[in-house]
Amino acid sequence: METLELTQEEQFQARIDADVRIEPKDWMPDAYRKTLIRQISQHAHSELVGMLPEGNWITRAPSLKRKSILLSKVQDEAGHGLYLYSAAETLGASRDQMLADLHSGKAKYSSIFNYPTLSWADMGTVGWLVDGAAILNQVPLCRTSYGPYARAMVRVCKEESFHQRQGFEIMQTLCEGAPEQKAMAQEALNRWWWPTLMMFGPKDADSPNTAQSMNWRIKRFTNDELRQKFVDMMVPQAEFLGLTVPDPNLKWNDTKNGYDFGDVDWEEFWNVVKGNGMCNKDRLGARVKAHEEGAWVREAALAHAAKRKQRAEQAEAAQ
Ligand code: BYC
Repeated sequence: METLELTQEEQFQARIDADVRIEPKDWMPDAYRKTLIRQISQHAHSELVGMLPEGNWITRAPSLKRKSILLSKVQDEAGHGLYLYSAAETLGASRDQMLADLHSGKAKYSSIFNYPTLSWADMGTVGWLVDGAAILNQVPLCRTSYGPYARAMVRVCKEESFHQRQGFEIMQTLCEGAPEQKAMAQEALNRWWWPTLMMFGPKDADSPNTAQSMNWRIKRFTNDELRQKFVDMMVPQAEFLGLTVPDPNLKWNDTKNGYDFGDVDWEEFWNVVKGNGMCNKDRLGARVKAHEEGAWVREAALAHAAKRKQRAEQAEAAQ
């Protein structure tokens, strides 16, 4: 009788197709490991760099309440970075190497964080739109095929939904305030709308990684699918706030039960991704400086850990 022997790769794909989570010690194709390290480390870097545009406003928040909320949001982002670096480490990536790649400009992070935060309304817009985009992208990642990444995303998404609510609430307060406040909210929306649409990545037709990542169930939706969901979700929210989305081509389409919208300026997108956006150099400079200034903390933590280990060994030897 003929036996049907599946190759290791076929067995792996069969597990993926059956929605069985892949765990660190399971066999996986090198390319699966590589693409996960790429995506998770870029995601981690985005969280770290993402602290900078908002950190810029902590000392200038308009009240103690706003300051403490913003401070805690920025701290959450540091936490998200840590979960994600840990998830990438389970795949054999070294944290020192990932950080070295970020600091040298070799590694990518989200294009959105290379735009400046010019007014307080930007804190509202970043929370509302940028975190809104992040949630749409990250909720499906709670079902991504690699276990440690999926589990990290569950907690990240809980915190992100609080972040988005606080951003929307800032926008609502501004939009219900003086005409100058509403104008500030509109001006911020005008600047952030298109860069936020870029967060979802290039069009599916120009995305080299989407097809394989969908096949491995790393990605659960394509870039264009998520961008469409985002527009359909955000337009009614902008209308509720009394704001105008800066897209003359935006129009409801009954047939597809969604909005038609204008094309993103892809030249701008690739320019930012290649390191030539408005704030790329500032952001990397600030990250490198923070890393260098934090060297003493890392050294102290390592010395403390070594001391604890030594004490534990001495106690064990004395028993
Ligand atoms: N910016 O084939 P594609 C947050 C790159 S954190 C820069 O579609 P993929 C937040 C892409 O890496 C937000 N680069 O790639 C934090 C690829 O280059 P490589 C971050 C981009 O991976 C703090 C090339 O373009 N979220 O929201 O299938 C405060 C071709 O793209 C971008 C995540 O990282 C971009 N926007 O899909 C507030 C989520 N888009 O690597 C908020 C996890 C694409 O081949 N990541 N590129 O050299 C993902 O879901 C996917 O990696 C992406 C891209 C949808 C981003």
